[in-house]
Amino acid sequence: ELHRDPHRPAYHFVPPANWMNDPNGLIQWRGEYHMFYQHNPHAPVHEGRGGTIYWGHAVSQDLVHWRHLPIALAPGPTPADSAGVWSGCAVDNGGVLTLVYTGVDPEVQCLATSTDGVHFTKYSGNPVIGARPEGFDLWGFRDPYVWKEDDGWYMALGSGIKGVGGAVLLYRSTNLYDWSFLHPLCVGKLEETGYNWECPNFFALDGRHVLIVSPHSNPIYFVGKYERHRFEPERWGVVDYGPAFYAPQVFIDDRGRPIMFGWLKEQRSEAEQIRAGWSGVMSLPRILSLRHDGTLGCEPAPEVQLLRAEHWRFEDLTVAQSAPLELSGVRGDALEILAEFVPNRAGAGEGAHRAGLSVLRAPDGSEQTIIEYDQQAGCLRVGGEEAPLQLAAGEALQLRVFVDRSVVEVFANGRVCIATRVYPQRPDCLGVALVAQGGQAYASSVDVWRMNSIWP
Ligand code: DQQ
Repeated sequence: ELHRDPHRPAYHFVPPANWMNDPNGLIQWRGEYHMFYQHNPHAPVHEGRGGTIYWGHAVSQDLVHWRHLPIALAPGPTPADSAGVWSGCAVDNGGVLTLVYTGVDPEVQCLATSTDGVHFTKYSGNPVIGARPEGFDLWGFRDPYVWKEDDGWYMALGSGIKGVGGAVLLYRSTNLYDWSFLHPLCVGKLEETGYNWECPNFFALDGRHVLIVSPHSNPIYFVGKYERHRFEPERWGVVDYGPAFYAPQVFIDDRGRPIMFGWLKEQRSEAEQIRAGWSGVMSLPRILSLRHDGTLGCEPAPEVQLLRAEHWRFEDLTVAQSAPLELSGVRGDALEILAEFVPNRAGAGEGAHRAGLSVLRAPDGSEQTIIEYDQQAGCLRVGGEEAPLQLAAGEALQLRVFVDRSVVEVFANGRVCIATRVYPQRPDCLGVALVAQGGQAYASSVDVWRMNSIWP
């Protein structure tokens, strides 16, 4: 059934069936990448229908091909996590793979360990953090993110201070089991960055520190200085402007790369998700960097290129205004597209104000998803979603687009990401075209690859 579903992705990770949300416990351990995820194995909904949240588990050698492993954590039987095992992280504690997660209900922090990377034993003394710190009136108290410094383990915990704004709480431990609260690592402004922050991530990047949180809307990042366990944010921005991307988790691999996965939420009704029998997709792995202007850069991990199959290349294409230029011979709902548009080519007449791609396109254009740069508005649009994007004078527009059945992940000029979900209704929504409005557009090159499935 699930395999005949035309909306189920071919090369993005999905669980065997039913519900998935946040990536959890990302770690490279004994030479393999481990991915855990929030999972309801009994129904394609977060909770209810006889199920609550477990930790699903998969491993990979290359970040793109995954092998499902047995469920790593189930709720209960002890009271600390009897209503669900919520988001958290994984660390290597002297060879022991240790999961640090939130048990509900109420929200408390728990541990589980494994020596084989497959079977996990919950700590009998759970929770390791049961009570909230005194002196704060808090919203959430969840999603531990743990790292090691010279003088011990540190934990960032997602929260929000009532009437003040989203917050990350900082804890310290020498052994992962006994924790003491230090102080808030970062507190946001209610009007700017929301009332409560979920799924914090905190890591060093190119001489700075980066904090990423999910404020019940598009995930945001702060870049700043971290000294004596105090974080001073210098700027903040949006990690992904799409409606689908949420609760990303970042881990550092053995090459020092900050690798991020995020949950790509469904954008269709719960009834449709139940009918489909599955819900939730994992994003492609993304590599973060710090750009010269101090903002966060984001590109798909190079390993994604392992999935490239049949290749088409087009050069020097001129796209007339309001006359989509079909890429002849290109058909597919699992594609990577790399397109470079050169702005206002000298001698080519008036340049287009809007230029881009139409994907998952029916032959008559009656169904399509448009990805376009709007020069006048200074933004990138994917379907109905918008991200600010200012191209410098003479800077080409570089679109890297991943189409995978119901997933569209767009990376523009290494600095703007928009992930969304679309559900084409016609079976022939397989075309790709270049589009231009307000003048003609010029693409110096367009490469398209059909992408292989990640499953055997
Ligand atoms: N999802 C988890 C929580 C987290 C939220 C529950 C973010 O731990 O705060 O499934 O999507």
